[in-house]
Amino acid sequence: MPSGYLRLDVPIAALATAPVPAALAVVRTSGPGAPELAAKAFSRPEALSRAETHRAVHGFVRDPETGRNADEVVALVFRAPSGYTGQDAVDFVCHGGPAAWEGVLTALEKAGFERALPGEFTFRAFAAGKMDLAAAEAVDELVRARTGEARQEALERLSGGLGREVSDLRDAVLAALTEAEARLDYGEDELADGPDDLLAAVRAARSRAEALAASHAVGRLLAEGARVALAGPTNAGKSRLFNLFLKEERSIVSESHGTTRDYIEADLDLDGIPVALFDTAGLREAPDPVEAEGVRRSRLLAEGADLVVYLVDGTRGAGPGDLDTLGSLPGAVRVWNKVDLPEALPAPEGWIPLSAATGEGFPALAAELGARLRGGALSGNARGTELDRGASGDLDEAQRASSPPISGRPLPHTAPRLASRRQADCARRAARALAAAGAALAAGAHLDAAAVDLREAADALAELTGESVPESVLEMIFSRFCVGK
Ligand SMILES: Nc1nc2c(ncn2[C@@H]2O[C@H](COP(=O)(O)OP(=O)(O)OP(=O)(O)O)[C@@H](O)[C@H]2O)c(=O)[nH]1
Ligand SMILES: [Mg+2]
Repeated sequence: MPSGYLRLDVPIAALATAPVPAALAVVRTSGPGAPELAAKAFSRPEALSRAETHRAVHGFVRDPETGRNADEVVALVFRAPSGYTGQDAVDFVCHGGPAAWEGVLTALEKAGFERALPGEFTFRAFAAGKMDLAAAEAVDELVRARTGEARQEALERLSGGLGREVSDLRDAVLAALTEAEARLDYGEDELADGPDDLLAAVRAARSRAEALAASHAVGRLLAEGARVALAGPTNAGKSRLFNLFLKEERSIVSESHGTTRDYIEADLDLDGIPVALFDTAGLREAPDPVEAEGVRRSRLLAEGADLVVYLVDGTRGAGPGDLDTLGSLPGAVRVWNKVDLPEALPAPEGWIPLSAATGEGFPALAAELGARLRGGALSGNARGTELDRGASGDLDEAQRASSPPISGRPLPHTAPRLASRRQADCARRAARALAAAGAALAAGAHLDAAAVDLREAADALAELTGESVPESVLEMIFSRFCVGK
């Protein structure tokens, strides 16, 4: 691999904790003979190089050239195959200041360690068979998880739940392939008569692959978060609702029209889904160029959001301009605000009544948003749509069919979900190949064609768990990680 992840025998070192001053920092190392090598930069070389696995050794990291102490540390020793990477390793718990950890890293470099690449420790764990590729990707998700539910999902993938489901499916595909090949040997005529177990097995495998691919819609939201935009005419109460979501006075609220002139973003945990919530400039023919630019940006933002909440002032109702805008945002959640005011008109069918002032109707709105996001009923303009919708119309249908109904009820946690585009792509490839295999069989026993498709499906599933992955893909995955992970 060009950037060198395959240098598994090279001893590596990196700061594993955030590069900010803190009470403690961890400098991690890995590679065959790491404790013996680290001993060259340690005040008690014998104690370190003789330490058994899982032992803590107190001492000083010492610059091997100058002999000066870099920091007082506790060294945690792991011997292969224990520890995170499955290799010999030493984690140095040192003082949490930049001078301390840099001193430790420099001393280790002089002893022979090289600086680790992003994700290189996790790559080694993957290479040692300590985790499959989906689990390795989950490590990165776990580091980035913003809500409890996102963390839970990543943990489940990390424990190999997804890998097991995929391997199990792959076994089923390989069994079908063996069967197809056996029948090929007996001649294709055999297939024409009698109940066709092979076709049934291929169809069942196809459904499972499609369900996996469809799980990406929710998995992606949990891993990456959803973009939700509050849009609507000026003075509708968008900023007040924004503040209600955040439970703090973040955005300026005033009775004058055109108060918000640019969008404001804040992170939110919406019923377990990590959300980036946007307050936008009210939509109107803005009198001044600065506000007009804000309005233009707000429109773009709404068009690119996963979900749009469109607010109107319930005392004024929805005008032709609103209906026009809503025509281009078909999936928008419609909100009829200011229902606390006596002059408010009754909310028409399809609009959620709300008072951003008193909070009336807010729980119902929040539940609706959660349900929409979980149901994958994104406003039709979600990011990454090409990949998420899949290339075949056939699959589109399957995805829609397996989307849970909008109910506000959390999805059960039984089935593992795909989190990355890469994983979803593999599942879709498998589903398409299985669909083709099924079609070939149904059309009258083109067993050799079906066998090719079944092989392709099995390969795609092997790629999902990382059993066989091109090096370039591995490099792309691991280079996104943090250094030290
Ligand atoms: N009574 C009542 N007043 C509200 C409600 N929501 C907002 N307001 C008031 O309506 C005015 C406009 O609210 P904002 O939140 O600033 O409206 P906005 O949609 O952000 O407006 P722009 O930033 O100009 O686009 C303020 O005086 C709010 O206090 C509500 O539910 N009830
Ligand atoms: Mg505003």
